[in-house]
Amino acid sequence: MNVINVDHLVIGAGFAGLCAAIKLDQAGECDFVVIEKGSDVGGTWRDNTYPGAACDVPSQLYSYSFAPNPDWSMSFSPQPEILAYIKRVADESGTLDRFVFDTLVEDATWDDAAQRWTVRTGSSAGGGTTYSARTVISGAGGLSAPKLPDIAGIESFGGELFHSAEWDHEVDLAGKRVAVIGTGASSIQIVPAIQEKVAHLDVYQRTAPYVIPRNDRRYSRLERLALKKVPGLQRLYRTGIYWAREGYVPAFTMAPKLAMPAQKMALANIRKGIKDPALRAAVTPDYQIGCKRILISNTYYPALGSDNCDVVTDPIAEITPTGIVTADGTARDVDVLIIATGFHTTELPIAEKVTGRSGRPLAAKWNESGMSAFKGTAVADFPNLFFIVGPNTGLGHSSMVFMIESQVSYIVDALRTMRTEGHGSVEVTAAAEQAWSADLQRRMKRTVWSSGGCASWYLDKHGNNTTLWPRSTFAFRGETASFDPDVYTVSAVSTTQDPQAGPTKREAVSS
Ligand code: N01
Repeated sequence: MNVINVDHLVIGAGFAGLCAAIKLDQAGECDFVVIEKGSDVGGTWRDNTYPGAACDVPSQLYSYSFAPNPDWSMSFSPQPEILAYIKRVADESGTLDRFVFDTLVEDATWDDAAQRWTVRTGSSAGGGTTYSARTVISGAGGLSAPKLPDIAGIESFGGELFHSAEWDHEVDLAGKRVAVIGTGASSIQIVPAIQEKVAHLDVYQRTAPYVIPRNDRRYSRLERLALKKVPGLQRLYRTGIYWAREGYVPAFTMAPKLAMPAQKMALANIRKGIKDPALRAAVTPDYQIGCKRILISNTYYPALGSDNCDVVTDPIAEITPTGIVTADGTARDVDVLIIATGFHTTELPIAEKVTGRSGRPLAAKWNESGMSAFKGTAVADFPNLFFIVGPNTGLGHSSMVFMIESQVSYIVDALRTMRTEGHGSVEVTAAAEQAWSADLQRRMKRTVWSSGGCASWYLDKHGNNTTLWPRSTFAFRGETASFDPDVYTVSAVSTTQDPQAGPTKREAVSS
């Protein structure tokens, strides 16, 4: 078997994996590969190409701190611009020579004797490569595996069917009867983008979301010039947005009543966008704002209120070859069925593939006790494995790129420590991981995500919130400011590796 030795193997080439590659390179940890299942960088911003796809976090903040972009056209950027930004940063980083595209990680198994990970990959072109890596850094993301609804008969549907994250651009929606299942962040962007084009649109709503106005605007040429030319201006602007967003944290985490003005704004948005009282009632949420992700749109409610659109609130009973039947017995014909039901968030698919020191898959551990990781990054029994966007690092109010940079900085510091101290492996203690999780779950009790009276993808089957971060993002930055060797079990370097040797050339060995 041909095995390629690398120091570090990064999984995924989205915002997280690319950030890891750049920061590893800058730290002199140059011997790495990035394994990416798609054919380019971009992750979720490469995959989600549905009409209307755009970010609901301001672009000035939803970008790397080390790669500011004065050229954003809008305050909330559309998907093509974000993807172009990620590609540009990747091109300019000088790291793309170590990216391996169209390749899936099949499995990763810890070899305790060698103190290395054995990672088997498969290429979409056929064949595969096995890597032996000192560390594995997962940037596989929480929103990368589309989730299909468990609805009877879905496989029998005879028309066109696709998930929002796998949009089929070959399908022409003009003049078709289209149904959208789901009313989350993706759906509320899709619905107004396609409503005028289709003959008829049925929007199947299980739970009404809160949708507040989208205060988006185009930057003028003068503004863009100023952001480019005036020293410090863009950083100041970004900092202002950052702190304004941090101001929302107490409303989510401690005192949901603070969000009442936002709730009023959302209800006013319904009144403004929809005339029909029955439809207004149907789309009015019955839980506290913030319990689910707060959505932003000026066009969603007007689209729902248009003549060719119906909001269906009766539960779906089954999908037939020709359409959808609801619990009240009504059958509605559908030509194109768009599934906007979200992603596998509380059972990360990558966990199925990773087997730790005791021979147990990570998914088995997390199935039993719920997804958890010390600082969202390290897991007991899984030495030298680091997560970016791991458990409890998601946000309801600010930019994931901030969290990604925090975690990458922690990981790079861990690698620096390993090299300088001569550690072959570092493994967080079970006690530290449990204490971290217990503290998070204690804090969760006070949050609107737990007390707001809704069910959401933030919660796992045990009812625990294993996805969101329940504190300020600067608290997370503080927690991840430096590696904490005191809560890790370390082992000396094995004979098969030399941490003092510095970055090495990739070498192929036979075994
Ligand atoms: O998915 P969702 P999404 N039958 O899980 C419904 C990010 N994002 O793709 O609320 C019927 O939010 C489900 O109903 P309910 C962002 O983090 C970011 O829209 O569970 N309906 C819900 O309405 C976001 O949170 C941007 O009762 C079913 C919908 O499907 C995350 O992606 C843009 C159902 C799923 O909503 C996911 O968003 C877009 C069933 N069996 C997305 N199962 C940005 O702008 C589920 N639903 C950054």
